[in-house]
Amino acid sequence: MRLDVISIFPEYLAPLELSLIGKARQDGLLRLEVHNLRDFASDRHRTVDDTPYGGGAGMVMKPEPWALALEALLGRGGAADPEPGAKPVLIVPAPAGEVFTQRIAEELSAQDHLVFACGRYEGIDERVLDWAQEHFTVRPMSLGDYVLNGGEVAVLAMVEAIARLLPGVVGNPESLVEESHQDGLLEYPVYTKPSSWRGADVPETLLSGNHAKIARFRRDQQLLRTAARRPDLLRGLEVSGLNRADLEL
Ligand code: 6GU
Repeated sequence: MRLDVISIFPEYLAPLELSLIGKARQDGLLRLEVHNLRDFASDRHRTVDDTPYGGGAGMVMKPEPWALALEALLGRGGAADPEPGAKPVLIVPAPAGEVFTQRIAEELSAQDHLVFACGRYEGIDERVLDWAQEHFTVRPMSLGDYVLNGGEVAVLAMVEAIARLLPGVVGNPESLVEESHQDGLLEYPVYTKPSSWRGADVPETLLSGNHAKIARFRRDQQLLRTAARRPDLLRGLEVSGLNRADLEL
């Protein structure tokens, strides 16, 4: 997979050189490049923003540098033989986007080429997104209902969520299967040694060696936790994914 990030603060993306993602880049499992939007500005001051038409607070990112930066990436797709007509996906982080979920991370991890366009200030001139639709599948994406200063931190989160799903990035692929959101529920609580710590004991079932009982205990914990913390997730559960014991809880 090829990933390109365009930002006026390329240094913000430095953590992508660390840990599992950094290792995956070194191992050639993914190609990630960060580009400075200012390199595509045309004036001496490398201006990328201007005042909003219609008035209002803040500044808006000018269209020309964005178009040049995005055009420079076209024709440099991720796959050796990109499917004819397969457009790269342009992800535009913004609080006004669709909420990024594990499902979307999975979907995006199957793509050959992702481009992340980090907006700052009040955002990017809307015409850039309209124009880009001819060359990209454009996906405005939000991490949730709060406001960040720019897209960079959101890109760190999205790239990590997507890249760890690529084959070979996470050492033990089984660890991908049993985690929060994989089955629509939150993860069960985990414990390690010592079995008694400051007067708190590990739940007895987990020490029993009875695998059926342990599986049932964990599933109950998932359901209880999800009901307490994220009741919204329960509504989205497929009934076919539930069993009789789940319903007796
Ligand atoms: Cl993706 N961008 C910005 N600027 N703020 C956000 C966000 C994204 N997601 C939540 N807040």
